[in-house]
Amino acid sequence: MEKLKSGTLDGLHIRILICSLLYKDFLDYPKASIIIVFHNEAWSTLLRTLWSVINRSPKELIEEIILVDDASEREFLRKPLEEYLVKLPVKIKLIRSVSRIGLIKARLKGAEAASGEALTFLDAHCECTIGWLESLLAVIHKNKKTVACPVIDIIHDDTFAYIKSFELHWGAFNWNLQFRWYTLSTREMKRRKHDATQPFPSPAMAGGLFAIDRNYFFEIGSYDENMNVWGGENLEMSFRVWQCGGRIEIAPCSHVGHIFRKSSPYSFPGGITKTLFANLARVALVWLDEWSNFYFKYNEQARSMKEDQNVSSRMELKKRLKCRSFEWYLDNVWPQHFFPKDNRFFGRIKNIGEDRCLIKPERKGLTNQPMGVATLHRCVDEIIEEMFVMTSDGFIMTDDSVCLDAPEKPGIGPLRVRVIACSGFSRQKWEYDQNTQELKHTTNQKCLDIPLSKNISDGLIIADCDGKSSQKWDFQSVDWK
Ligand code: UD2
Ligand code: MN
Repeated sequence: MEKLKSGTLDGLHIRILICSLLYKDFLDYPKASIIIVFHNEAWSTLLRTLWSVINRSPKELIEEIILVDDASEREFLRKPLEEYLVKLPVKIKLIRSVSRIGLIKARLKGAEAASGEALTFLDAHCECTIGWLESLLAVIHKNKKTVACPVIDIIHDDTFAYIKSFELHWGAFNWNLQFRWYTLSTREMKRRKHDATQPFPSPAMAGGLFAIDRNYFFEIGSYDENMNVWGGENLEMSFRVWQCGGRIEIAPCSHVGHIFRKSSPYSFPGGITKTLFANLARVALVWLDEWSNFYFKYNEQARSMKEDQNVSSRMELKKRLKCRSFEWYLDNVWPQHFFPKDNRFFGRIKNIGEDRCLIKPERKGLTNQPMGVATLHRCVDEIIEEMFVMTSDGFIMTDDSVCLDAPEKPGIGPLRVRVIACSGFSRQKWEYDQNTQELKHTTNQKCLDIPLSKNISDGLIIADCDGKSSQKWDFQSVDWK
């Protein structure tokens, strides 16, 4: 491999070569029905998706491509599309929905029409790369109860250029049940150093791009048919699969590009509350147990949709499949999570001297996670930005997986405290002493403090402990159940 690195091959080609060893037995893998649902998709992006599937998948592994048109209005998606499809060198089924049914029901239509042993779902604006399909099917071939997801690269929304994204992320979600990519746990990072081609578990899936054994898809409850138009189905499937005995994995050898659009090219009939938030209310009611109260407490739109939901058939499914609790999921699938729990503090952290509360930074960093210097603001009642969790092993974290972080070694000037992506490293470990009310940085036993300047934008520091009131902190628990 050393020789290759110094030769003319770039990173992409090296990956393709190394990965090809992983799925050399691909002829034994299940054949896939590739299901693509669309509503008013652009011609160029739809064709880019189709041609990349055709050109970059072994033909032995494609049973068929199933296109489900969710009542598009664009003229070129009618006859012109039909005429084009018959010329393609692959078996294609085109299903038309007469009314707009949304992507969840459209995918169900596709799945019902599929005859492949595996189902592979794609959005209609993707580009598959070499090895994408083999790497996904390899996961299913090994364990039928696994949902296999690719690494999702970025197709630029303006230039349509293909941009490779990070491989060191896994999928999860924040307190608002928005899907998010977070940095892999340190344990997974270490494992990757030995073999970066191995699929790794992920707490949640992005939703659009995945492969699943067809029988397993139906056994595990396909989708919630009462979800409308867009959103929430990815978390619903993530919780269901993990809690009911399956797994979600990301296969790093499978890369698929996707256009992340700045705004949606279509309308949400009934508005975002009746679609996305109704769907999320269903997710919470069925899968979150006590944590659904936490979600509804802070999410007004979902709360407003809660009473209208009849989830009895999904609750029956959950019972029939003997699914585990959300607590089990948090403890076992996502131990690094930042949700409240009985064995950790949840609430406000208030400075006694200044009568001000710690707040999550507003600014977003590169990974879309909040980041900035740790600052205080005038305490307000029960706003979510003031809520922090302190775990039993000393991490002070808040929504979107950000942690209170301080330097471990002395430097020039004050030791600034920041709120940045949780890393699991000791520089993010703290100890709270209920008697002295000091919050100490574990490594060097310095105390969280307000700098002498008291200039809020300077943020907090750690300093030698001296018992001043600026170093005293009140941990005020808030009820979340
Ligand atoms: C993400 C997922 C998407 C889906 C969604 C949540 C990725 C890359 N994308 O948002 O697959 O899980 O989260 O629901 O993981 N469509 C219809 N009918 C509709 C609306 C959409 O057929 O009423 C089609 C649409 O043309 C597209 C697919 O469904 O092919 C996904 O929609 P999107 O691309 O707008 O969703 P995206 O990528 O923002
Ligand atoms: Mn999409």
